[in-house]
Parts: sequence; structure tokens; C-alpha cells
Amino acid sequence: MNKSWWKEAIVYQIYPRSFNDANADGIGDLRGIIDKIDYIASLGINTIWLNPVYESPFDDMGYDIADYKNIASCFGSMADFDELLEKAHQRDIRILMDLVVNHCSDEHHWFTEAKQSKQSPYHDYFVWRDAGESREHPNNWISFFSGPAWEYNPQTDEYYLHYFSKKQPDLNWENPNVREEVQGIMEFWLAKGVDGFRMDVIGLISKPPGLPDIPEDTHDIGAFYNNGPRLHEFLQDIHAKVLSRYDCMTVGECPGATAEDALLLCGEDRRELQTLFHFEAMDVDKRSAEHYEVGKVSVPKLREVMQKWHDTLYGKSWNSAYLMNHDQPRSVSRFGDDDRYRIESAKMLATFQLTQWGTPYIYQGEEIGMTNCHFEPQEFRDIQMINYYREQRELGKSKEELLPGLLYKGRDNSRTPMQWDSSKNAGFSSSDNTWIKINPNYPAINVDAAERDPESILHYYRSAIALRKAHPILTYGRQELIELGDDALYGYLRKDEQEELWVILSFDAGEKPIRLKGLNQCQPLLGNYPAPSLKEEQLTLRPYEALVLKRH
Ligand code: TEU
Ligand code: CA
Repeated sequence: MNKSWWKEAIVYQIYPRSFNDANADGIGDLRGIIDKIDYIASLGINTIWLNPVYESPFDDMGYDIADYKNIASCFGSMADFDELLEKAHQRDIRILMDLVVNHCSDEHHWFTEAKQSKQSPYHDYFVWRDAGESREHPNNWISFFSGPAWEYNPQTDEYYLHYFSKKQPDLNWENPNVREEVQGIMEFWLAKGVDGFRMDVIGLISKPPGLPDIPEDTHDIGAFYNNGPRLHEFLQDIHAKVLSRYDCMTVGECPGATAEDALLLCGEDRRELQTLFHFEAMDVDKRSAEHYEVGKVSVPKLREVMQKWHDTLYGKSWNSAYLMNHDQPRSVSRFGDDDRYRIESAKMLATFQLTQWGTPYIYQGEEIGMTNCHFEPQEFRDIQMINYYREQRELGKSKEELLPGLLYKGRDNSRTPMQWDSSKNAGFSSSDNTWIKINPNYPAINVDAAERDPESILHYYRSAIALRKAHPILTYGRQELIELGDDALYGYLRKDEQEELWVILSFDAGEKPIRLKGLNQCQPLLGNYPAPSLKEEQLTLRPYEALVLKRH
């Protein structure tokens, strides 16, 4: 298999608004990241994915871009960005930018001009349909953020398409000028020296032809909008004109994509993307089609999803492994136990992340086991949560009915500020008004406390990252399931011609006896408890125990 730096990437995702506030305005910023660059380097990671830092009205927290070639003033200046890039590179850390080009902000000059008149050269940058006599919506499409995906524009008597908020009009990729603009933006950042892109909802850029209604029985609108007929052509064009000239990394965010889709989008011979984020592991706790519901993780489903993606892609393409990001709840609250076994389960999840096949992504705060947070509806900051809550209240649901699902799944959970120490605002900001609530558990859960405790989640992350680097088979080796005969256990091995490593994970708060042939020929390399004795072919796993073993 071809080796390359991006396959060896261990990514740390930074949500700049919530990382570190250097100028005390309550919003994290680039200087704040620069101030913490040695902390970031100390983790052992080698790549940063930076959520959007471009100029924006922040209707969707920066995923609504008003100027692709400028830094939002709340985050700092282009000089700050250049300094961050330089300081990261000095520490052998690469930076991936978030490229958000399915849509832009309605405050981008393309749109402010486009909406004035059908004659504007920018009008065709967007997706319009005449309103007509009836003023009916062009079709039944709905937005990811509740309500219709169409908004009326009185100046031209048309509707424009927005898959996300009405302040995020979708770009019309059928127009070659749009494609050229996007390529120009990518060129601008690559010429500056950035190392690649995380491409926001890139699977949605080619729209279903003829804009047909969504069929009644559709559970997943992402899957419906995904994979338009010209998607591969658009991506190949970007590759040919831009990406092929740089040694850079790409990861496409693809809600609704299957492993078979990924073979086409990220096949090594396809010249499109290198890797993608699929959502199947994010669906293993779903009970119904309802987005906001209290879920329950199914470990058998998780095993099945991870193995299927490996078996479909291994040797032909590449995968990503993540348990959370800025759109998902905190991993320890969802896949582990954020109460009694917070430390054990967070370490178990770290073991999972850093021994799976696929580029691992660690989200800020995950390395100290940050948890979900309680919000009252008036404390919500995320447009998806706010819109949904408003819509459902109007439909007659009560706060009590709605809150559990929103608190389980809501995006604000992951967006509470990084907890640095036990001082005011968790050391995130000295402002009296932070842009979003601080999780009140910060006096106990913070970086400073974790640094001083040799048994902390933080130190365990460092060990797990070091282990991944020391054993290239954790990056390149194939992966096979180990049958442990219990629905709460997940075992797999990684192997190549030289070496074989076993990973045994318990997702359970009880003790779990296992029997495994060859266990007595293994030597423990990493674990979240004092190493067990492996003299026999059986063992009792402790609550949320994780083990990485070397088979002799
Ligand atoms: O997310 C796309 C996406 O699929 C999410 O809207 C997802 O459905 C939802 O968040 C699950 O809770 C990307 C960005 O990561 C997200 O932050 C943006 O809001 C969105 O695109 C629009 O740019
Ligand atoms: Ca600030």
C-alpha cells in the first residue's frame, strides 16, 4: 500500500470560537490558538483541522461565509493566521482549512448582488425558481435546520434554494464561474501554505436534476440530496486544476454516503478526494428517523459499520475515524459513561480512536474527557437546535418533551469552551460574557488538573497517540474482528506480515469474562487499568476496560 503523510495524520480539531480567548471579548480567537500551540504539540498530533475562521455574520457559526479570503475580525487578522500557520509548521503540525462551498452567506457580495436583479452577473451563482402566480414553493424540499429549503426573494419574484439556513444560499455548481471561483479560493489558501481542506457537505454540491420532490418515505434528507449526477465530474475538475499540483490532504464531509460511494469519491485511482467523513458510526444510537431523540449506542452496529467500511475500502481507498466533532454530542457522554466511569470510558474510547483503521480525529476537549452540558432553551446558541425547538413548540410539543432529545444530541454540547483550568470561565476567557455557556463541571475537568494527574485521560491520549506512531500497522495494517461473544464488547486485530496487535474494548459498566485462544501468548502494550495477568486463555474485563495486546 502506498504510504503518505496524510494517511499518517493524527488530527486535532479546533473550534476556534470555543478554544481560547486572547483578547477577552468572550469569543475564542487565533491568538488564543497561538498561545496554546505548545499544548497542542504536546499531544503528539501532527495535523490541525480548523473550523471556519473566515468573515461571516455567524448565523451558522461561520459556516456562512461572507468573504472567503479574509479572517473574521472576531478571530483576528490575516497576520495572526500567517503566524499560526508558521508556528504550527515549525512544530511539524499541518493545518487543514474548512472549505464551505456548497453555500455561502447571504451577506457575501455574490448574493447581495444576485438578489437585486436577474441581470446581475452573480444571479446565476445561486439556485433560483420563479415564484409564479401561485407563490407556491418550487418543491417539497426541507432544510437541515427546519422549515422549507426555499426562501422568497421579492426583488426578482423568485425563490432561492438553501439546504441549511436561509442565510446560507446554495451555490449553483452548474455555473462554470462558480467552479472557477471555488478553485481560486482553494488556490489562495494553498499558495499561503495550508496543507489541505476539510470540505463541508461536499457530497451535496450537485443538485438532483429537475429538482424532484423528496419521496414521502425518505428518512434521511442527507442521503436524498447527496451524490448528484455531476458530483464526480466537479471533484475531478478541482483535482485536475488545483489539488494535483499540491501535496495536500482532503477530507470530504459526506452525510448519506455509503462505503460504495466512498470507493468512487476516494478511490486511489479516481483523482477526486482522499478521504471522507461518513455518518454511519454517528447513527449507531438511532432508534427512529427523529434527529433529536435520546439514543442508545449499539456496539454490534458499531462493530459492523467499522468493519464494513474497512472491508470495502482497505487497499483501495482510505477512511476516517471519529467519535465526535462540532456537530455531535461529546463522545464520552454518548459512547461511554460521563458519570461514574468517565475516566475509564474516555480512555477506552481513546484506545478505539487511535487503534482503528482510518485517520483519527480528536476534537478539542475530548482529550480531557469533556462532557455534554445542560442548557435551558434560552441558552441555546446553535441555529439547528433553536429552529427545531421553535418549530416543535409551535406544533404544540412541551419543553419537557423536547429537552431530553435536544440535550442528548444537540450541537451546543460540543461547542462549550475548552476547559483549561479552574479559574474564572475555565480559563477560556476573562470576559464577563462568554458567547456560550461554560460547562459548570470545569473545576473538576480541566487541562491543568489533567496535566498534574499522571493517571489522567490527557496523559492516556498522549500514550495512545505515541503507540499509534510507534506501530505503523495501527495505520497501515489490515483489521479483522475478534469474536468475544458479548454485545457490549468490541475486539479487533490489526496485522501485517511482521506484527499482530489485538484490541479489546468493553463498553460496559459491569465485569465481563472473556475466553480467547492465544491470550496467554500476548503482552499488554496499553490499557486503562493496571495490566492484567495473561497467563491463561481467559480474563475478566473490568468496567470499560481497554487493552492493546501484542501477539507473539
Ligand atoms: O454539517 C453538515 C451536516 O450534515 C449537519 O448539518 C448535520 O446534519 C447536523 O449538524 C447533525 O447534527 C456541516 C457542518 O459541519 C455544520 O457545522 C454546518 O452547520 C453545516 O455543514 C452547514 O454548513
Ligand atoms: Ca476573542
